[in-house]
Amino acid sequence: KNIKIIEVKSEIGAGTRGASLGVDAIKIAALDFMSNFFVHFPTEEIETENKLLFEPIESPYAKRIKGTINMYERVSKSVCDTIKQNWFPVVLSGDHSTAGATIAGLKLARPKAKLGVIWIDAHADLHTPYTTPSGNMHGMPLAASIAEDNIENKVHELDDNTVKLWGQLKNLGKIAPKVLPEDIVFISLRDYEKEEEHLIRKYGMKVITTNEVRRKGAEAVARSVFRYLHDCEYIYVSFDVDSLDASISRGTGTPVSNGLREREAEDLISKFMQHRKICCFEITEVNPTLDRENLMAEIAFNILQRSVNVLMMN
Ligand code: DIR
Ligand code: MN
Ligand code: MN
Ligand code: MN
Repeated sequence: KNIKIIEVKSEIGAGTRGASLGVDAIKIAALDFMSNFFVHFPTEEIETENKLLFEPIESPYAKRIKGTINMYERVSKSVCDTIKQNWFPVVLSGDHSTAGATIAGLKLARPKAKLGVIWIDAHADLHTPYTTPSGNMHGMPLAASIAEDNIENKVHELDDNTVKLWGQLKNLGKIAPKVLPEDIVFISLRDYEKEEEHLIRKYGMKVITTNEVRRKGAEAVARSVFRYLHDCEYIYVSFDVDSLDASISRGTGTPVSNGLREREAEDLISKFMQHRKICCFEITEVNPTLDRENLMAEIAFNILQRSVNVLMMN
């Protein structure tokens, strides 16, 4: 596969500042390891909306959603063009809201094909503006992708403008839903709210716990994931580094205990990358301002490097 790197140094979807520095921290990790990894690949940097961080919030239950829509348009176009030009997009992003745009771009590139998603994350990212506990858009990319409102579990009343903007986000590229809930697999999910749990149960979404990964091993887990997603024609892997255990993930906005070890994540992701249906890989939520030394970015770089090596052999 021919790899192209798409850098999205956006952090408007996160509640903690600093994730926009994650991409550069990963590059610093490469330099510290004396690796020339980044020399080998064409790279596109997407313009961000981070200037909005200095402005007052308009929608408290969908913070900076206008900027998120603009970012989604740019990222989805870049991902779509990359696929159409027969490149394999590796997206390095700041906060995880970007993944909704990546999914939109993949769907736009192949509108008729069934898309599967492997979501490696402590969180479900299935909130909507109606249910969000924080208003942060990085808790919503999967809900946007499956075009979910979750009105049954509504917690907040929204103003008309927020409703309109959320509608625009869900319908970005004029395809909704972009992925079906049954075509999503969660890995290492362990920190979610009851409104998200309701959706997971309602749709019978597939969840593989940290313990299952540990017990069964990377190969068996990968096999069961691809068996589960057998009718999907192409599959995207989204790697939120907070899927890793809190003991090694100080350098991310929301570390959670009982997560994956570095080696477990690396082995599992490289197994995923061997599969012919894998069409895109994203690494997100590295926040070096919260770290001591540059550990989180170094781990992310190691996983990136091994994954890309596997992709290039396939
Ligand atoms: C929480 C935290 N569920 C929220 N989400 C995070 O604010 O929606 N996702 N950190 O990665
Ligand atoms: Mn996430
Ligand atoms: Mn997360
Ligand atoms: Mn959540």
